[in-house]
Amino acid sequence: MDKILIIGACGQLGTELTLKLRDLKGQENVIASDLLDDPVDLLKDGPYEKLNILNKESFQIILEEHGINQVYHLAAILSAKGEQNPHFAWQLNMESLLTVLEAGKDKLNKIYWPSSIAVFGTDTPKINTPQNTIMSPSTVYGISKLAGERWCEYYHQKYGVDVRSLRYPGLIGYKALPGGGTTDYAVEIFHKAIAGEDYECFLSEDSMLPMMYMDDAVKATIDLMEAKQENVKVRSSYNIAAMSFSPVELAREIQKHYPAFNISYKSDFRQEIADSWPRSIDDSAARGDWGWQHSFDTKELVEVMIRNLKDTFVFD
Ligand code: NAD
Ligand code: AKB
Repeated sequence: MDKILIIGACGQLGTELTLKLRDLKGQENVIASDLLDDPVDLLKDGPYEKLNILNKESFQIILEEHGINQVYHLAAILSAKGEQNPHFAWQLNMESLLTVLEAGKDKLNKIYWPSSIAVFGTDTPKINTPQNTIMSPSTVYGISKLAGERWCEYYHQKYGVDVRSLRYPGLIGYKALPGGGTTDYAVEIFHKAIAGEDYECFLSEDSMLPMMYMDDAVKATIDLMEAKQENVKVRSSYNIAAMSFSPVELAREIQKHYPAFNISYKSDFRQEIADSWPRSIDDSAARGDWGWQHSFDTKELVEVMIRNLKDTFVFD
């Protein structure tokens, strides 16, 4: 039976992934963990452990106490926040991955660890970015994800660790707020539009980036983890894609629901990061190897975000 630990469960992805895994595997079999004393409200109904993954001993104790055999390691500092404290971002992102990979040698039968489109850089082809191509990340976050991918492949080849990974694009969902990335604007914009406020975007209007609705990201993650070993041929990390849009295109789609919604543009340091990333992604390896398919395009994303945010969030 799967006994799962999710590290960084109270974040944007972790909240939704934990809920879905608890649905599928049974509430008691999915232990959420994060830095917080108590879990976020949405995760209060299932088991929770306070865990700083930099504390190796606490991690080992939790593995033993719960008989954990699978870990989803989501804790990381993302692209924008990472630039505020590059050394700490490197320490957290790298040390924590190595701790989890080491446990994969004898205690875990499967590990999930997310990478990102941030592994690509200015020298990378920007349109339909291939699975294997020039990688020249310019953020500490991207450097740590690229190094992490190499470590995952290394542990798989050297020690047979069954570690699986996806290079997510920007993730957009309504259940949790994003945690300090360059694509965060694509969540913030919905909150402003629904509250009847204008939005000042920190990227320029034509900054096209790959994006994905959270339900698709969660489905991709679970599909990859459930795929047969022999179908998981990429052991660094798989490209996955759903849609690409720029801020002006997203705003136009939102204006179909909120015609009075206004957006203005004032680029900050995150512009340079966005400019270094792909505009669209070739994910044919994931589609071919284990049958990845997305369900949400931009129009459907906007509809589902507005419908659900209107119901969930209380605006002042
Ligand atoms: P997030 O910032 O929303 O959540 C990260 C969680 O990790 C937070 O709840 C935080 O409290 C926790 N955390 C931080 N330091 C920790 C520590 N020392 N010990 C334990 N927990 C700690 O991030 P997210 O958006 O949910 O991203 C999850 C993963 O997915 C990350 O690895 C990220 O790089 C990757 N990813 C996310 C996106 C995206 O758009 N959200 C895109 C690509 C990749
Ligand atoms: C970020 O913007 O840092 C993340 C990512 C694409 O990895 N959303």
